[in-house]
Amino acid sequence: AKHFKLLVVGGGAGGLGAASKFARKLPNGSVGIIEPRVDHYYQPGFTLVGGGLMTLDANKRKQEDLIPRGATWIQDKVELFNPTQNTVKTKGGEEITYDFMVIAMGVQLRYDMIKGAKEALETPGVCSNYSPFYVEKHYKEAMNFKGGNAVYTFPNTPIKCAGAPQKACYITDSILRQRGVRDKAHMIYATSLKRLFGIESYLKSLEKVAREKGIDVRTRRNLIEVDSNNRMATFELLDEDAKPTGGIEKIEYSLLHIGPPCSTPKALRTSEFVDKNGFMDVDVGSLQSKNFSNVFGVGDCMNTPNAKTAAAVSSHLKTIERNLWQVMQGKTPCMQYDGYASCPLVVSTNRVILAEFNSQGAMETTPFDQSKPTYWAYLMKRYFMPALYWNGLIKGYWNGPATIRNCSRLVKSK
Ligand code: FAD
Ligand code: UQ1
Repeated sequence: AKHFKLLVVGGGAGGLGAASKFARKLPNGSVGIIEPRVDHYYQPGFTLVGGGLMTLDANKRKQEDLIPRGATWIQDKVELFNPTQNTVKTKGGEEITYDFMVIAMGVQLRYDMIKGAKEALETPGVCSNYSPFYVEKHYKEAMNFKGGNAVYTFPNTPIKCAGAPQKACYITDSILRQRGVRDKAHMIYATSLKRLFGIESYLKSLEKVAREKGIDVRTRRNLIEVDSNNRMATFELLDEDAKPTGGIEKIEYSLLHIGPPCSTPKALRTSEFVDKNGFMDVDVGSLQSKNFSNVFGVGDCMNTPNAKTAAAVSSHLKTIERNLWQVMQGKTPCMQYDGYASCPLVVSTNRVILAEFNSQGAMETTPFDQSKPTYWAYLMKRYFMPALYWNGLIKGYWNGPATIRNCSRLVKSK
């Protein structure tokens, strides 16, 4: 059986970042990464691909080219965790043992949780920026749109980059205006949530954006069925606690953009690492598994209350770099994750609200008011963030903007 001092499960944003950091600290061959995929995508770029502002290809790299030097890639997936024995079993039937483990399996897109959605995604009019298979279709649909309802949905589960369904809607509004067909469209944003966004200062700006664009925002609606033969989307109505009221709403669509329900991958969901909602149960500060002290989490698969974003991963990495290292030395972890996340809200083809926050409120990096849509924030999203991801985050060099934020605070006038 293979053995690694540190086994990293998942080679996405968090897994690569964690493996990079520890491959530099530990002797050659100490770090193993289990990741089944051949292609690695920069997912934050999908919003731009769906808006025709970037190609899908520009957001793709070969996974093998991203594996850090000194680390071993096992191209397979974990099927079973056995944490009391410090082993995992892969789909390929291998048993791999470890001293320490980082779980960075992200979330899975669960189109299967919406009746008819998988089939509908293969039919005209239905698309989704979340998947590399259906993201380019979104731009095609926006360019071919002739009239009727354009419907954008947000699921009744946790979802990565919770702003992304809105971004898709706003960019399409811009495209339809540029094409001179906006007056033929009824644009609907149907969300399971009570409001557009959870953070007060950005909520106001987004409500203004939606109002000015004439988007019909419908809250507490969860997409449960797509009937592609009749081009009909069925929603269940939700109450205050996001439970179904029994009420139903049907909306006919010309264009339907699905924000998919998300869950953790099955191997994690059915393991001893998760809470009752199926997310990895970690200490919100140290990011250490509550049940197994030699295991840490990074990224979207955890049950921490932050927004699930690559930006949050940067701060997770900073935290586990310290904490996992301390645990490796037989000490107790002392660093606390600050809850940071960021979601650059693309509100048109050239404006972005650079939202940065934790569950308490805004945590902005620059001395400027980031709740206003600006062109410079768009340039950051389009050109700076991809470079920061490829050269900084997944290489384990980018620890998030906390230091820059502290400098900005010095020059900020109240
Ligand atoms: P991922 O990067 O998704 O990686 C998880 C990896 O685990 C995958 O490669 C998967 O193959 C692997 N895996 C799964 N199951 C197994 C298994 N059983 N065994 C082994 N490996 C497994 N973030 C931002 O910061 N800003 C944005 O603007 C932004 N926009 C987004 C827009 C869209 C449309 C989407 C989809 C995401 C966006 N994000 C954004 C979110 C960002 O992409 C994620 O938060 C980030 O990738 C999380 O990293 P992760 O490592 O937790 O998960
Ligand atoms: C970020 O760190 C990050 O990860 C690399 C993103 O994902 C692509 C982001 O979208 C953002 C906004 C950040 C935060 C960084 C700065 C400089 C504000």
